[in-house]
Amino acid sequence: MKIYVNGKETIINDNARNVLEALKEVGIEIPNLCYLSETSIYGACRMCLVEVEGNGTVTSCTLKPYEGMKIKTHTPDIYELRRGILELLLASHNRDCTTCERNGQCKLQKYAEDFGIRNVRFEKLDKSNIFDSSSLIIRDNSKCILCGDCVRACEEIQSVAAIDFAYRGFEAQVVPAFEDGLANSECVYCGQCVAYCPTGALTFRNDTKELYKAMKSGKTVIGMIAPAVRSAVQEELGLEGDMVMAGRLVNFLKMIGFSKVFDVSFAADLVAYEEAHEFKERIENGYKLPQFTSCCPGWVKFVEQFYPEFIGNLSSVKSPQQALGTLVKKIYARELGLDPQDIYVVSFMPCTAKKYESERPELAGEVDLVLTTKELAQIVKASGINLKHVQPEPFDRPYGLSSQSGLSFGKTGGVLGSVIKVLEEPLNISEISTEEAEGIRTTKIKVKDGRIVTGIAVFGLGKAREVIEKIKSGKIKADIVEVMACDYGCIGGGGQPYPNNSAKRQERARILRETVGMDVLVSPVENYHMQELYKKYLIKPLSEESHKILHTSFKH
Ligand code: HC1
Ligand code: SF4
Repeated sequence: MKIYVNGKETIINDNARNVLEALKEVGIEIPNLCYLSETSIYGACRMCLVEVEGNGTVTSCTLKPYEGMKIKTHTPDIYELRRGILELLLASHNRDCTTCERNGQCKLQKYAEDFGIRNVRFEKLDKSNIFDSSSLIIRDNSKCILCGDCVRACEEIQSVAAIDFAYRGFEAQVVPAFEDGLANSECVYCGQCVAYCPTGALTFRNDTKELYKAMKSGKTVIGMIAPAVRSAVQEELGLEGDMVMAGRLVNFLKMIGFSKVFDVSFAADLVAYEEAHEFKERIENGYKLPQFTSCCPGWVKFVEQFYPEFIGNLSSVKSPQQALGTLVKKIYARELGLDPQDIYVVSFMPCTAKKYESERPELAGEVDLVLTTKELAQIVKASGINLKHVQPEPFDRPYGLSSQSGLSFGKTGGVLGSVIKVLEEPLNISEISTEEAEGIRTTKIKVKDGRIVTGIAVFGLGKAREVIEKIKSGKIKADIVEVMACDYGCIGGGGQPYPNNSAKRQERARILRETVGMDVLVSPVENYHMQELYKKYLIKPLSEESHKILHTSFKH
């Protein structure tokens, strides 16, 4: 479609959702504070105003492009309007930027800088200063600009609706249901509200200090790195696209005092192997199908809260994080001749809900500290060590080897794909076909007796809710369902760097795919360190020994 932007003929995408998105694609980023491409359009901040010939000054997020339209994006009037909006917001904003978790990554701060705002003309207005640190997600209403991004992310993308607007006018606030702390709400700790919040109104608990405390305690500190961390941490470190980031991180962590660094992908192979055998047993006995994956703690809490009748469908295999923590504490400690109490396990995760998972009563003590990708980047930055100059090193053995399958857990479809890989031989799979429609990936596999087994992979809890409802009403049939709470899977986790949007998530998926491609082992079955573990300790999948180490239970 041809339009005219600031006097220039411009060809834009015919299918653009609105003028704001169309112009972004041709290199004009219209300032905005309340627009998310993934949710409905709110149109409240009015920062995205543009002048349209014959139509006056209108918000570009609500404006559909049409052939021949003439737009001006940066007139003196628009500049004044935007500056005024920013000053009004800043008048009632808590401006403790230097100590704010979002310092340097706040959209409001960026616009204040871009517009050269040094003084605010309006009188300072003190908003009610509600601060909720009861949960992993910390809410500071003195920094909230009422853009509603968090409310829409939680309600529309995740279908959790743990937070909403309350009160009117100057008193308006975003609060959890019944105005109780988030810890007492239905929040599943996915962190998507934090990922989309443009300011420091929502942040997650920063636990980096705990690491330094542990290192001083004299304990043996052992690290583990999740698949999705390695495809995103470089965004914070100016090393975009670095394919050997995991190896550099291993070396870096050793330099600052870690005694071993293991790969969560090793445990992902193990979990896939165990979960595949659990699935085989369920389909052979017709027991509680579909089997639901259970490595995403946000999804597990979602099932426990909203679909308790499906708790028995969750695979009882622990997540790779918890499985690896248990291996270290129960088996590796013995091999080293150490008391598990003297080992401190630190897990680096893309996810805020992983902190919650490690603190669940039935899993507590397996992993001592969970730090997100963002916290890891802070540790690197504080050290002053430039990772570009740190040589990659392999993960430590025995829990350092992984297959392509284990590594692909970090993006959506990875768990399901790994389970199918493991079952190729035992079920004599002859055909595999995959199709994707409306965000739901369906894989059909033909097994030895000619039966077709159906697997579904879905991301986002809103989509997962749709899938469960369709399973309940018989509209779809599935034997195994993989759910990851965040868009694109763990690579879109709430602990990943800002901005944490679709474009960044797609780029992380690409990096992870390429990293996966470099792995020489394809299937978890080929992971000989995993096979050794079975020979020495676990005997076989679903054995009593393996149940003690690798399986868990859920809250009814
Ligand atoms: Fe994930 Fe998983 S893939 S849940 O997304 O099963 O967080 O990366 O580490 O445990 O392996 C997250 C990622 C992660 C676990 C694995
Ligand atoms: Fe909603 Fe997830 Fe934020 Fe909790 S963490 S309030 S579930 S978006």
